[in-house]
Amino acid sequence: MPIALTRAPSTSLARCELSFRAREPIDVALAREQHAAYEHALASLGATIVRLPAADELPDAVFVEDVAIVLDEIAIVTRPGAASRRAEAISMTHALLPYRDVRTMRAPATLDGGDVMRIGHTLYVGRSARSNGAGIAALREEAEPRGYEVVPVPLTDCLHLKTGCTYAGAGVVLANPRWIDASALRDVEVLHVPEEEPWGASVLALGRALVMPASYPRTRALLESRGFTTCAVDLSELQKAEGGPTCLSVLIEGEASATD
Ligand code: CIR
Repeated sequence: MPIALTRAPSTSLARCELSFRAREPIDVALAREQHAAYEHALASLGATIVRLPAADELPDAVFVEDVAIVLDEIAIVTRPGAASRRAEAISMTHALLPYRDVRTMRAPATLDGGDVMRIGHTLYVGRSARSNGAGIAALREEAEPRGYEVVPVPLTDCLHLKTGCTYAGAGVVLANPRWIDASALRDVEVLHVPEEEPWGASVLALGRALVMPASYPRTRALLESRGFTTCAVDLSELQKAEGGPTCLSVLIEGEASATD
């Protein structure tokens, strides 16, 4: 089972980047409780949690997914699209070194890990405001020689590709078709989220279950009706910062924990 890299919410979380949601007060203490419950859910599904050091001066540092792409062979530390997030890369590089050879993206490339959805050896990459052509090219340069195909996906009105679609497993992509051009996805069934829950398409497949926000009961019922097991966690404070279940961890497959 995988290692899950995480980082506790920063004291400065309320100063997070926001693109599509209006700023609301964030209860950081509650965010930390919810984050701990999320870690607990991942651990109960078999992941070994490895926490990165706190980074209280970096508001969005809890959203570790955006700073790394972990492949079977290497890890790529990204250059996040938001300038305020670039310093997150330093501690991520140190955290990944025990597990993978680490490559680092350089300017002018920008890419957020939230824009990369892996299905087998296909890496779908969102062309978002955060991930530019040079970032996608840099990913391609590292990934294609190792047998991965990089497929750009147009998106609109959402932050990242995985805001609008995620791979649930068993050949099913859960998607909001109003945000994602799902015609770019190949050889999968696209399951649409209920219209009332446009943000519901972001779920994290781990072991036997899909970790998802408790705030999307219709999406949850849809997934359960399709035979998926779900594990709902309350992420209200992190959702106010435009975070979801995928962005709170970096999964490193095929690693035994130091205590195994
Ligand atoms: C940001 O705008 O960068 C953060 N406030 C939210 C990042 C969420 N990341 C993700 O969904 N992969």
